Amino acid sequence: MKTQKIEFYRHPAGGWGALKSVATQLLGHGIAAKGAKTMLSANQPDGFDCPGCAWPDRDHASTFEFCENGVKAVAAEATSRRATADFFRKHPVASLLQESDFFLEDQGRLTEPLAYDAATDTYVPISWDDAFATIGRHLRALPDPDQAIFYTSGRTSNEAAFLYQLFVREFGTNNFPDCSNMCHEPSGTGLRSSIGVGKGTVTLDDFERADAIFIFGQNPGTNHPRMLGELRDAAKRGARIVSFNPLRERGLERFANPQSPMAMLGLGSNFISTDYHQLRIGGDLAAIKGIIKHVIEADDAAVASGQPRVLDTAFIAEHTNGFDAFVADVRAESWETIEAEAGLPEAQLRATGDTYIAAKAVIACWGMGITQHKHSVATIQMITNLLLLRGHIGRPGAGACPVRGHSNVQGDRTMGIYEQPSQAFLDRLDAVFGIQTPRAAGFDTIAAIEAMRDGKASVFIGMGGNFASATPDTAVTEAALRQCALTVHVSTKLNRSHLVHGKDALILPCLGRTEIDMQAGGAQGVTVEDSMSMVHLSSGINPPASDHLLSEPAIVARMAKATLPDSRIDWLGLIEDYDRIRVLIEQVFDDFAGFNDKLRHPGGFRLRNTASERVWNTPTGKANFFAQPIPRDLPIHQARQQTDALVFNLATVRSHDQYNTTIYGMNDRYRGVYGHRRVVFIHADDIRALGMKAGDWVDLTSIDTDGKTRRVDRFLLVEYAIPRGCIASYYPETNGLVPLSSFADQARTPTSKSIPVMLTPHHAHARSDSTSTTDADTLA
Ligand SMILES: Nc1nc2c(c(=O)[nH]1)N[C@H]1C(S)=C(S)[C@@H](COP(=O)(O)OP(=O)(O)OC[C@H]3O[C@@H](n4cnc5c(=O)[nH]c(N)nc54)[C@H](O)[C@@H]3O)O[C@H]1N2
Ligand SMILES: Nc1nc2c(c(=O)[nH]1)N[C@H]1C(S)=C(S)[C@@H](COP(=O)(O)OP(=O)(O)OC[C@H]3O[C@@H](n4cnc5c(=O)[nH]c(N)nc54)[C@H](O)[C@@H]3O)O[C@H]1N2
Ligand SMILES: [Mo]
Repeated sequence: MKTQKIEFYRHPAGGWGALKSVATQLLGHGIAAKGAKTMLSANQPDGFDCPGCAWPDRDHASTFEFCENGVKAVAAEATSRRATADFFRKHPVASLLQESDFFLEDQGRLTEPLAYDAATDTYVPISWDDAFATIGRHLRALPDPDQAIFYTSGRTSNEAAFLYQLFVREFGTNNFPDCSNMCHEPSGTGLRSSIGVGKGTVTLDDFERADAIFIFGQNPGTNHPRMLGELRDAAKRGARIVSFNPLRERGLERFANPQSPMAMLGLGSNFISTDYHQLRIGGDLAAIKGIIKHVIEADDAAVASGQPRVLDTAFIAEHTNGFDAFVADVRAESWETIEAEAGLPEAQLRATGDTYIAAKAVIACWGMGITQHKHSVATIQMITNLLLLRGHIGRPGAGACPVRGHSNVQGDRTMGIYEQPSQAFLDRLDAVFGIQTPRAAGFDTIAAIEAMRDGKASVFIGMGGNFASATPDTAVTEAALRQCALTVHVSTKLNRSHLVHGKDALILPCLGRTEIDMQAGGAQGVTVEDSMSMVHLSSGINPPASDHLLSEPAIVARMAKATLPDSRIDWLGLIEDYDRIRVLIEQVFDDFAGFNDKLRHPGGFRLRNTASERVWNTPTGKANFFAQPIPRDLPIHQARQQTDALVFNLATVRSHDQYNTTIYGMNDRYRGVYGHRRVVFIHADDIRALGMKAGDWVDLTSIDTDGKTRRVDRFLLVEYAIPRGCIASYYPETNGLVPLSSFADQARTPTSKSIPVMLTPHHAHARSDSTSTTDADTLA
């Protein structure tokens, strides 16, 4: 049994802890020898793109950038462990359902296509031909193509994603729920409305020139460790790093670069954040509005005293719309409301307003702490308002930086994985391919679950990911998936979604990024787009985990061939040489003109970003200011009105040892948690107010307006630096608490960061949460 303890982490993020963890990862996966070579190929021009996260690399050609969690992601894929047919024969689905997510992941790489056999309740081998024939038969039998759902997770390459959307649209539906729906969808929606492009506007060079970097709701020490290098360099130059996070996150405080001998001797750990605002969960909009109020008042004072203006009035006049109404709304806002909802004092926000005013170039970064709320789109518009006040978009060192998650989630959207495609894009597909694409919008993630639940969709195909665990309302989602006639998962590893299956079910094992993709035309590379719109090549270097694996593009092409026998697209020919797929991509997207040639440049190329050129593709032709009230009727407010009991606002977050639903280990080093996953981070005074003590076990019940009870059981109270009334716990164990009906306005992202809950002493009642088996508190 591994150690279980809660112990404050005193060291900087990175440093020896990171190195030790990496060594353990490599040895643990039995790849110590080939491991070094594999790691050195990550993010190199002739190597593969790290499947860890979407943070870009300097020129994509710099010396090996050390990243502990990138190593974990690579090691997880390059592991020598195998989940073979023999394993599945010995483990019926019913017994696998009792195992933890850690156990499932730990079985290693899938080795051959499998089909569910109801007689034995096991997955048994099936030939690829039969697997594709099964898919074709089910899809063709549907009375309406809209009864099929095609999910995408964000590791899928541009080439695979392009073929996938083409196949599905030729088949006849826009049902493309994707992980983005649960992730940065509000960033796309908010930025498009404000500045006319749904992506970030900055590049890494801007990080070298910024003098203030604001970070909202993001934990880079764990989720984007390579970002810490940029932040450290910026901090060293004297840039102000201003963090907004309810939790004290070590990576935002101090960082020692594992590559620096000085730092490793303890001499050079760097302080990252110059200002750290521990605001209330969901309080960002209020906090930013307070900062803006201060900036406007400072501008008033400048005007009154004949000083130079604080606002960039020339930029506002030439480039923006809606300024007057926006300013009037800010002026009318009371500090009382701002302080109450942000949970921060006026003076603190005014001081940060001064930091903002003093900076010549400001970057605003954000992550899931911003997007997974009911009011996320409004909050992102408020972040953009802040940037626009002093013209911090479209000039060096400044801009918007939503930090994307999966390594190609941005590219998948660029390729058309989107349930609401534009008519112009569909026209183009029709013209290039001579097909008739469907015009109605498709299902997003929530609509897809509802459709399966209500019997309106009966085939689910997942291109990567772990739909059953990543989505909200676990019990509802699982029941919905079980109603399907067919569920198909294209995967590298076993996960819970394979076990929550339809009447027929297939697991199709695919190559990972690290592996050589050999086709008739030789070894193939694929392309990905990072969080800063850089597109570059990724080529695997390891032999495939098994001889029976197919690449994702090959799987898509053969699904298409089996489903659309009359298609005029040469599906199988495209697979021989991926250059042919890229030629089609450039015919559909003007930004990809000369795609294959451009890729020959090490580091690839950047896609055009109109906002960064101050060209505004909005209906007004300008960047838009949006007046936004501070919301006071959110689910948390409503819940607190419903009951006199203590109601907490729960944010579900990632531990240091997980990749989304993939659990690598049981520790969360920087937060001082070892050997546990079922924990609740909570303020000491709140523990007392509950009449409990740290180390007690509690059950969490969410308070929802739909009258249903959602509960997850047996979580350990961990005292933590977090505001009162706010708590945090890990995803996916807590997903069952999020009602399907609770999502972001306009963007429909589940509200995974603001769930009203009550805490009660743990009772050993029958568990109601269907994820309860994922909770093994210790490793066997
Ligand atoms: N190692 C590793 N890397 C990853 C992932 C992984 O699971 N593991 N996942 C990838 C993916 S898909 C994504 S989207 C990203 C996710 O990366 P992050 O956006 O960092 O994701 P979270 O862990 O959900 O953490 C969000 C942070 O927001 C804070 N927070 C919670 N509520 C609020 C709030 O109301 N306001 C503010 N200001 N802060 C809040 C939390 O305390 C936490 O520090 O990382 C990617 N990279
Ligand atoms: N409560 C709560 N819920 C959340 C979140 C949260 O913060 N809180 N975060 C949300 C976010 S930001 C996201 S992005 C989603 C993530 O949702 P998903 O993207 O659906 O989930 P992952 O856990 O990233 O998927 C892991 C699986 O992908 C497969 N896989 C790995 N590599 C490859 C590959 O190269 N090819 C293929 N085909 N398969 C591969 C493996 O089988 C692995 O089990 O979850 C969302 N859900
Ligand atoms: Mo994500």
